[in-house]
Amino acid sequence: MVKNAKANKPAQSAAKAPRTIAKTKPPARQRAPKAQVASDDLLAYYREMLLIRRFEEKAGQLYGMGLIGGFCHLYIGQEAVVVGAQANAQPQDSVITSYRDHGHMLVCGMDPKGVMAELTGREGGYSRGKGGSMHMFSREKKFYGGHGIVGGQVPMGTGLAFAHKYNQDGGVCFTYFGDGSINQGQVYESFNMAQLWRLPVLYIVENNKYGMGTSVSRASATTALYQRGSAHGIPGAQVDGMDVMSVKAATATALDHVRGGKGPYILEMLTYRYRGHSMSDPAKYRSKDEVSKVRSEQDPIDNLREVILKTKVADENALKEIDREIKAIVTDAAEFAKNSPEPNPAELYTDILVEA
Ligand SMILES: Cc1ncc(C[n+]2csc(CCOP(=O)(O)OP(=O)(O)O)c2C)c(N)n1
Ligand SMILES: [Mg+2]
Repeated sequence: MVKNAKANKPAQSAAKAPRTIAKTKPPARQRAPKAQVASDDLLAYYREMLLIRRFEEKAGQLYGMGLIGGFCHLYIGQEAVVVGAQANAQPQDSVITSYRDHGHMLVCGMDPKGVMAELTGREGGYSRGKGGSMHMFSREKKFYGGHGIVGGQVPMGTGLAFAHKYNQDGGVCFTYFGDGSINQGQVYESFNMAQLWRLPVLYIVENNKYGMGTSVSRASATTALYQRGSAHGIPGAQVDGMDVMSVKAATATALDHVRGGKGPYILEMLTYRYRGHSMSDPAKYRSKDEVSKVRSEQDPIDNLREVILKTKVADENALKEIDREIKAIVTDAAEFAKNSPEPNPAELYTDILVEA
């Protein structure tokens, strides 16, 4: 369900919300229909969200053990966004996102072993160990990264959408970005071109309340981010990004617009990251209480689990079996990542531009 901007303030930021939001009249905001989701789909979402959660927990452990170096940004807490949105994806669609990208890769169908081995910098990784957490791609799965430059993927996603239109392949580019990029000029240049040329791009703003240690309300003059396309006539909606079924339904509505040739659409997913910005974040900009309140009241996996049990889609034992399966997949991925060899030094000279 897409809630209105006033009612949908997540618990952790309600008190901080500037008055200007309430006064701002939302433009052409669209309501998603109440989610009707098949039982099998609910279990599939549960499985995918759990895979991301367990994968990220394992990545955190391997980082702590010194097996993963460099940057590593975990997606824990935000799982419902990518799972609910990609539930509407078709094989011809493409995906591009920021450096907080492990969940997106897994949902796109990339092999957990290859993703984990890239994190550990090994030959079996998607970039043969040279890219690490922020630089992984799979043309086969139409996953175009993994980008460390904040907002850099927005013009690239718009370009991918241009290619979909030019090639008439029927695809939409799912372009994910954080609240931290929303005030950048390149984002608005992209919005303008996308609307001008009616490009098939779905902009998904993952508003997890912070860009590193800066809260949205400290960085943005207006915080209803789904309205940011209004100057260009791009419709938007604000969605409870902690509820996979709301995300699924709102994305379906947005895609009706985009696939119908009407141009881009902006979805602002209200979500939350439980871990620090990256593994080296002391998290002094928010209280432990704030995090534990969201965890206990809004956790996307716990909430879906409750729905599944309440509606008798599956019982405790069936869910335990899924938990076991996921744990085994992640353990195998970690073993693969630890045992895959270091890249051959000759790799230093492949896939790079050399000036003549
Ligand atoms: C152009 C640019 N400026 C600054 C940085 C440093 N930086 C890395 S992540 C980040 C915060 C981005 O926050 P957000 O877009 O909300 O994404 P989140 O980390 O919350 O997923 C910043 C400022 C960068 N990588 N690129
Ligand atoms: Mg953010």
